[in-house]
Amino acid sequence: MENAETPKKSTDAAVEAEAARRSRRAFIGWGLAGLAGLSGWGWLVSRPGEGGVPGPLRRVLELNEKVSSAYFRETRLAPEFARSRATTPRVNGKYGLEDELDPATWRLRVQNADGQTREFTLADIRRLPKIDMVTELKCIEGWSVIVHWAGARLVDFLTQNQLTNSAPYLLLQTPNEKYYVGLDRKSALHSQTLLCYEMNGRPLTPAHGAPLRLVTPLKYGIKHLKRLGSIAFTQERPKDFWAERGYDWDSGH
Ligand SMILES: Nc1nc2c(c(=O)[nH]1)N[C@H]1C(S)=C(S)[C@@H](COP(=O)(O)O)O[C@H]1N2
Ligand SMILES: [Mo]
Repeated sequence: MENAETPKKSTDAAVEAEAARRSRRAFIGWGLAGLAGLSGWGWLVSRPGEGGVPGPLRRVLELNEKVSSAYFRETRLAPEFARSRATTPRVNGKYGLEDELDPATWRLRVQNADGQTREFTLADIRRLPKIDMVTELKCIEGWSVIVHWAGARLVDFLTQNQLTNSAPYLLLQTPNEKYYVGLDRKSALHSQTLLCYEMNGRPLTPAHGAPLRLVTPLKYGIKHLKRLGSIAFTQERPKDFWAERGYDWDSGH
């Protein structure tokens, strides 16, 4: 995304994302129509429910949730490729990379659910089990590149530092907080969601997100935040740079 003012929403990828969103909505719509047809809306809304949602309606919502969590279940993996197919992607998107960064003073700051902040060095991240992963980086603009990434699993980082909690969302930001990405808990804890410090066998360059970036290959490039500065757990769905500019908050594919 070189240009924030004119996001290219008409690419195949964006159209596909929109189509998927519409068919999910249509599914919810038909489910409700079916219930209303069988039993009548009056009966439907008069049934006792939990959390303000009438019982039968709640069942439809639960069914939809099951369908989507089956689709996004933990075992769903992005395809991996031979290392020989890896190439270097173009530098795409420089939000949050405006100022110089001193790798020696860089820290990853993690704000836990209780509001406490802890700091980690790159050495702390490098001590975790190193994962190599050759996956496709897909940009919503309509191009993709196979990249050999290496780094630590976000789930390993969190569990080994006793940072896990039940918060449903995470907010990741650059040190200057000018680029930010929201992730749902399941995506954050996915086995292919990595804190990467290497691209194609070499340390990350500043333009590709040194010293540490997120890689999460079930989602579009917009979620692959470069120059990670902080992680916070949130109860509410957090802000997201490109969602604020009209893209799908989840941006999965
Ligand atoms: N900090 C930051 N991270 C970012 C962006 C950005 O503008 N700023 N752009 C995203 C987008 S749209 C893409 S496609 C990928 C591209 O990663 P690359 O520059 O390493 O190819 O980075 C993502 N991460
Ligand atoms: Mo992108």
